[in-house]
Amino acid sequence: MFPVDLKSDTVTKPSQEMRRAMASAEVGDDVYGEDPTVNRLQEMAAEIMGKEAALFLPSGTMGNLAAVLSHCGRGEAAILGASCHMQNYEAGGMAALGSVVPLLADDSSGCIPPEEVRAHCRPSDIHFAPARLLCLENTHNRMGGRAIPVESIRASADEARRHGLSVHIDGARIFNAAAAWGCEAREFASCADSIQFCLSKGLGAPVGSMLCGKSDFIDEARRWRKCLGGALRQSGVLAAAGLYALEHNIDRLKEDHENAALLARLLSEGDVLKVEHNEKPTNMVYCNMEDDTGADLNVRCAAKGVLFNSVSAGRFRLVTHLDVSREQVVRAASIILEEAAAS
Ligand code: TLP
Repeated sequence: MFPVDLKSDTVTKPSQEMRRAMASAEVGDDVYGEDPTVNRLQEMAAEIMGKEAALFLPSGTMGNLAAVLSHCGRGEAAILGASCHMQNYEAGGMAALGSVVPLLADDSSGCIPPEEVRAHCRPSDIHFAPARLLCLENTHNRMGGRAIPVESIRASADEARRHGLSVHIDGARIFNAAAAWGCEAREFASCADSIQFCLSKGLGAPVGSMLCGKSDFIDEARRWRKCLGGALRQSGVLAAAGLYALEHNIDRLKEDHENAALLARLLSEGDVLKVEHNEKPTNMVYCNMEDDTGADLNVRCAAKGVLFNSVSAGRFRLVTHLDVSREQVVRAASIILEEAAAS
């Protein structure tokens, strides 16, 4: 039962069946393109996303960075949501390694509305870093794990295209977005030139992300992956976990959403915590302690075996995933409420 780890869906551990698939994976040297399991995973990812090709990378951060470096050159700009993961949690990679300028746009709705896209596409002028890329995120992590509808993504992407920009989706949790809207992940992907999705979050693999797009774009991204040190050798042992995840762990994501909805309901019953409302919730619950005395709530709950992160003073994020059961959620909620009331 304890600990109940709600820090992130990245904490999932490979199941016995997944480990068996890893142990028996056929492998080769992927730098030569000779790992059959990696090749199979890449084909499957491309097929799922409706794209020509896909590339297996060690992390979502590297997938997003390889995408930006492939879309933009030195001194060019990418339009990003001010709250997005690429801007806030990826160590400034695009600026540090690509000299790509982030142009921050309002993404408080979870998407960057077309008018915001338009406002950042400035006319050609020697004073301006030319915008080459629009980056969107779905589900949007900092905006409550909210699932953004295809229509919003398409409207923003179409606006970007009208200005000659390419479009990249950080779809770390795109299957959560698809589960929430009851649609296929490829519907989101069809709006964009490239999409990155993670195997190592709710899908339960220990490592790995996929970047999908046109063949020539993926060739360019493969070169950047090498440059970034992400070209691995017998990575079929890791790709096997990814294949297992895609085959077995997509359909069950809705259970995580149900558990998160239950957690949100239980936590809001206490009246001490303010649970953030979210139009299309997925596997995250964000809540706030209005009173400063509650700022260490996560530290006190950790001492009782319930783990979650503080994202800013008094704001907490709890994430459900395949290693957390309904019973654990109920138990965790009662401990959190007890501690919150004692603040
Ligand atoms: N997110 C992690 C932390 O870095 C915050 C988490 O626990 O949620 N895009 C999005 C939307 C993400 O949430 C993450 C990871 C990434 C990209 C990066 O993936 P990794 O961790 O594989 O580099």
